[in-house]
Amino acid sequence: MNIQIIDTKPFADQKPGTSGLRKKVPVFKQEHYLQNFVQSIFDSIGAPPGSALTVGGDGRYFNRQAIQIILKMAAANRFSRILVGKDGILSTPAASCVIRKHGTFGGIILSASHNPAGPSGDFGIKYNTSNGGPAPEKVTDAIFAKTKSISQYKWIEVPDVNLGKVGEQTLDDMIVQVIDPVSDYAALMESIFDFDAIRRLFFSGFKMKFDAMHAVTGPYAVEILQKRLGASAGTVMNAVPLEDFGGGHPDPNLTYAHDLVEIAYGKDGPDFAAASDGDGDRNMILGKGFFVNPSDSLAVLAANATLVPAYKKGLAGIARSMPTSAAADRVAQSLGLACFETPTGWKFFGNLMDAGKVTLCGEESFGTGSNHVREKDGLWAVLFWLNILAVKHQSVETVMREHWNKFGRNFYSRHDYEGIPSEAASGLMKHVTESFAELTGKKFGKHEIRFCDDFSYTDPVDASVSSGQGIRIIFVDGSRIIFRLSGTGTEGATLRLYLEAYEPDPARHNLDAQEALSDFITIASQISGLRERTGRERPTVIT
Ligand code: VG1
Ligand code: CO
Repeated sequence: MNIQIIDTKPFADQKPGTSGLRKKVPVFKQEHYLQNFVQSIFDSIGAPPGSALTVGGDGRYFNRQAIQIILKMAAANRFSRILVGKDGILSTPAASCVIRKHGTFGGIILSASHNPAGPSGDFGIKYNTSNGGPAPEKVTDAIFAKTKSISQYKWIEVPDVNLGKVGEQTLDDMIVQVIDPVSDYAALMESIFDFDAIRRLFFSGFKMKFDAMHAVTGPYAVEILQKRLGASAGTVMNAVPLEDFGGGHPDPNLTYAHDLVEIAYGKDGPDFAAASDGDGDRNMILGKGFFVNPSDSLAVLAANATLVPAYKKGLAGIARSMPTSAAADRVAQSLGLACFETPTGWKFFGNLMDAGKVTLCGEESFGTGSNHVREKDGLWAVLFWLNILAVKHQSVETVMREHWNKFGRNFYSRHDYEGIPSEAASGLMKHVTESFAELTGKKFGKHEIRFCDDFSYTDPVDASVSSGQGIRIIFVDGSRIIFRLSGTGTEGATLRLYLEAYEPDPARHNLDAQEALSDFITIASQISGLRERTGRERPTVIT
C-alpha cells in the first residue's frame, strides 16, 4: 500500500452542530475541507488497525464523491473493511441498524437531513459510534479540537470503487462491501411490528399516502409498505431519490410537505398519510384532515406500545428533548415509568438507551424512535402508527382524541424565525437571560412565571454536563415558553420559539393550537422584543 501524507492547514469553521458538520456544498468542495474533517474523525475515535466501518448517506448532491474520498482515506488509515450502501445510499436509521447488526467500529453518515440539496445546497457529515448512535459530545469535541490543529492527512491514490454493484471489492488492502441499503433495515422492521395485522388492514381497503419527497426513504418505503405490506402501487409518492431532492425542501412539516397535506385534507383523502425527511429519520403523521403534533405522537406511541409485538412487555422508560411537550410525561406517570428530559439532539438519548433506562425517545421536531437503533427513525414511527391503527380499528383522529380525553391536551407549537442576523439572535437570548430575576414571579394576566433558567443537563449515566441548551420560562400551571437557537442551520441564525399550555378540559380540546397559545405568544414577544430585534412580523414556519 502506498500511503501518501498530504500537507494541509486547519479550517476555522469545522465545529459539529446538533447533528454533525453541516455546510454549503461549495464549502465542502474546498480543497482539503472534507479530508481534514475525515482525518480528524479518524484521529479522534481510536479505531484499532483492521477495524470495520459503515458508510452511507442520503443520496444528495456530492454524496458519491464524498464517499469515494472517505473510502480512500479509510484504506490509508488502515481500516480493513467498509460496509457501504449501494449507490452510496443509507438512510440515517438504516446506517444505525447496519452498524449494530454487523458490529462495525462506527459509521460515517453523510447528510444534511431536511436542508435543501444541490450544487449550492447543503451537505453534512457525522460520525456514529459502535452503538449505532451519534457520537456523544466528548467525541465531537475531540474531533473539533483536532480540526483546529490538523496539518496532515493520509491518502492513497487509487481508482474509484464501483458503488453501483452489490458485493465485495478491494481498494488496495481494504475490502469494500457494497450492501443492499434496504434489506437489513426491512428485516429489523419486520421483527418489531405485527406485519400480518398491517397487511390485513391494507387488504381491507385502508388507504395511505407516503411522501418520500424525492429523498432517501423512497426505496425503503416502496419495499416495506408496497412490497411487504401490500399497500397499493402509488402509495409512495416522490419515491425516487434525486440528488437535489427535486428542488424541494424535504422537511416533513405542514409548510414544506404541503403537497401531501393537500392530499390528506382533500376530498376523498386517504385514511393515513405520512412523510419523512431527507435522511429518513423524521416523520410526520396525518389522518384524514388531521395533523398529529410530534410531541403528541410520542405520547400516543408510549400509551399504545404494548400493541406492538416488540414492546408487548412494556417500556423501560421514556425520554424526550427539553422543548418537546410534556404529553409523554403524563403517559409515563400513568404507567409508572421513568421519564427523562434531555437537551435537543438524538445523541443525548444514546446513553439512556444503552443503559436500559428508556425504550422510547422523541423530539418535537418530528423525531421519534426506540432502542431498536440509536437514531430517530421515520419509517419506524409510521409503522408504529399503522400497527396501532390495525389493532384498534380506529381512525388517526379518534386515537388522538381518545388520548386527549384520557390524559388532557398539551397544546403545543413551534415558531421558527429562519435566517435572521446572528447578532440579533444572540442579542435576544442575552436580553431574556438577563431578565430572569425580574421575570421570576411576574404575572401576565392570569399567567404567573414560576421560574426561568438556561437549561443544563447532567447525563444520568456518565455525569457529563451540557449547558446552554435553551431558555426555559415555566409558568405556575406548567405552561412553558422556550427560546433556543438552532444548531443545524447554515445561513445566519434560526431562532426557535416553543410554546406549550396544558388543557385538561375536553370541551376545549377543539381549539386551534395558535388560539389556545395566544397569551403565551404575546408574552414571548413582549419579554424578548422579538419583532423589533428580528425585524420579522411573523415566523418563517409555524408547526
Ligand atoms: C434540529 C431539531 C432537533 C434535531 C436536529 C437534527 O436541530 O430541532 O430536534 O435533533 O435538527 O435533526 P436544531 O439545532 O436546528 O434545532 V435531523 O433530522 O437534521 O438529523
Ligand atoms: Co433528518
